[in-house]
Amino acid sequence: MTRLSASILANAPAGVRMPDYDRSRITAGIVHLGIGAFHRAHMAVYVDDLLRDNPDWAIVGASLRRPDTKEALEPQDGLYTVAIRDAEGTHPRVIGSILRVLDANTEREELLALMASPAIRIVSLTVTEKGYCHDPATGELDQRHPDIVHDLANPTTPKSAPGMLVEALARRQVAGIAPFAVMSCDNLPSNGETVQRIVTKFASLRDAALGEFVASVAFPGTMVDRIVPSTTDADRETVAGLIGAEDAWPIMTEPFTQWVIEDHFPQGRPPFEKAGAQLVKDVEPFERMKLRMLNGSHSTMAYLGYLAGYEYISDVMGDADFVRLIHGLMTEEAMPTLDMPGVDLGAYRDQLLDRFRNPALKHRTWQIAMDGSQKLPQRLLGTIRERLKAGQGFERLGLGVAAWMRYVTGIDEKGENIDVRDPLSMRMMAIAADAGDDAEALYEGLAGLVEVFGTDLADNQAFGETVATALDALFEDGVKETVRDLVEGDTPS
Ligand code: CS2
Repeated sequence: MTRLSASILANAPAGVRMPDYDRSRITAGIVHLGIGAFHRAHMAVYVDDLLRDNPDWAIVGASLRRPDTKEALEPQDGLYTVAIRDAEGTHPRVIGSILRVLDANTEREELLALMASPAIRIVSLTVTEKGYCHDPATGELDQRHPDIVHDLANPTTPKSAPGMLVEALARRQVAGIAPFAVMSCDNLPSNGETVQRIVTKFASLRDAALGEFVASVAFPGTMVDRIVPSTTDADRETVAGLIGAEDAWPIMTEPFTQWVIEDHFPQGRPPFEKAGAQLVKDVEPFERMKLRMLNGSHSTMAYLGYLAGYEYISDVMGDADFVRLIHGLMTEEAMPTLDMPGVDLGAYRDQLLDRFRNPALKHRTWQIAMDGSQKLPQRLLGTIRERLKAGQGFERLGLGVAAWMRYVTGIDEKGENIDVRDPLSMRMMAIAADAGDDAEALYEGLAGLVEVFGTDLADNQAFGETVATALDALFEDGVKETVRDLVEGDTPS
């Protein structure tokens, strides 16, 4: 079968949407760091919608860690398929907004030179939570992070996202070129402000004047939302059948997509609103809503679901007790912490439950379970802090935290190993090994991770009681029974 590439664009099978612009006329206005599946299912699609009328806003992607996206897309002239899945089927669309992909490890100089050039007015990022090299509990730069230590010692050949951004901005400053806007599209709380604080700190450690310059750069905040499971070989086959060509890395996703953007782009921006994005003055309430409702539910389902033997989120949604738990988590515990005038939170919740149910979306609990130490603070712990302050209960959120603690021991209910992927996994497993089967000791050890829990939660009695009790129940009664006991008495949803 022929490989997807520019030469087949003209003979696409009927029903496959292709770029509606001349790709030879588009030029780069955006550099995107972290060109993974999420970016390709989300921002690159919005840009694809706009290129016909705004041809100077195409994207050059860069991978900071692995060259696999470059290897997949290069023979395809940057083209790839986004396949939208729902109960009715799989709907393919070929995206052309990515001009090329650079590997930051082997093409660093070319990438930095491009980022420093005047045509680039936005540098966007999806480098995941851990890619910002920060302390997740405080949102501050982790100055002991090995990549940060490296980049401060070798500022012109950086490895980390903060190091790359600052080196490119420094070059622009020297050349008298106005800075690009830095747009984080990661699930961090107040991602614009948080990333600005991290990057500015890094710059000021390089040089105080550079720190001041970076402090004046625009870091628009965003709320991004689209569920994107990892692509499997079966997905590759399905897509090949639909587009009549082989695509080494198609992206599978859901119909839903949302993007709320703080409108702060001094060097201009594409008219993202024409592609369906919401441009607002303050994104923070939207981010908080999404992190606490969607991602908080996701992480809770991931740990409990994995331990209960559910491979996919849609399997978790097939268990009525789990559905009641998640419905209750959102309604009783998360929604009261959100102040969203003009948004129907109940409708938002119901839509989320429908999205989680999507049977065509094979979203692994194991995939979401990754990097929990970086995710828990903004997904569950912030909500818990507010509940504590208001003197309110948080049993369901507490069970989510306990399930994470149970999961990171690395051993499941049948005694099998769990492949725990997390930057803190070694420390967590050592804590688990010390604790043995003592749930209280496990709780104490893990709650002592200050980069996750800060110092306030570990010392809080109500937090300790709720989470340690839930953890004990998970060990004593198993996951399914613990969930059943908790939801007993709730109204079925
Ligand atoms: C998920 C998110 O993997 C995860 O941690 O919770 O990637 C989630 O699917 C997206 O944020 C949805 O927008």
